[in-house]
Amino acid sequence: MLQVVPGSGRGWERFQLEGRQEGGGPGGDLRALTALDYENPEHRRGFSFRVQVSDVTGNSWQDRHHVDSAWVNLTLVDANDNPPTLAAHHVYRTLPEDTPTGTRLATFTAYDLDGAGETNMTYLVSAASDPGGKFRVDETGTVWLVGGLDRETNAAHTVLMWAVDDGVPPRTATATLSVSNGVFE
Ligand SMILES: [Ca+2]
Ligand SMILES: [Ca+2]
Repeated sequence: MLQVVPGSGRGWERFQLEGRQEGGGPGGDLRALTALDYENPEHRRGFSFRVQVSDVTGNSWQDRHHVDSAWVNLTLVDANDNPPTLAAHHVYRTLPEDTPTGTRLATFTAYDLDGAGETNMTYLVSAASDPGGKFRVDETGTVWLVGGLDRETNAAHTVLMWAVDDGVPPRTATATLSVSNGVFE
């Protein structure tokens, strides 16, 4: 018989040791009873507990001649299972066409639960949505006007922006900035 030793260490109650099915060979299988989540600070600390095996059935865990034990130390590895979360998804700005370059237009700062909240985010403006190169996003997710607006050539701009996390593979969140040189219709 097999058991996770009750009270033996951090997280012991989350695991169960099961004997193999017939023909499965000697030993047992350690099974998690609940989902494990790196984003849970308690789980992130890892688990450390003892397991025991006995070659006789019955209440004989104290019998040194029939019981052996081992420590199990488990460390979770972070997976990129969360997409970035943006502070805003769609911002509308109405600007006079003489708005100077260098004007701050919007901030789309993203947060990510992965990496214990220490994700390095990359922000990008879709070149296809900004053919004139009038908008730039910096490393904080703030979008700046870097080109002059001209109502006669283009009265409105719909700029697509991405926040990309540093996971493998990366995950992305999308935001839109709508800029009008007049009034939104
Ligand atoms: Ca992520
Ligand atoms: Ca994660």
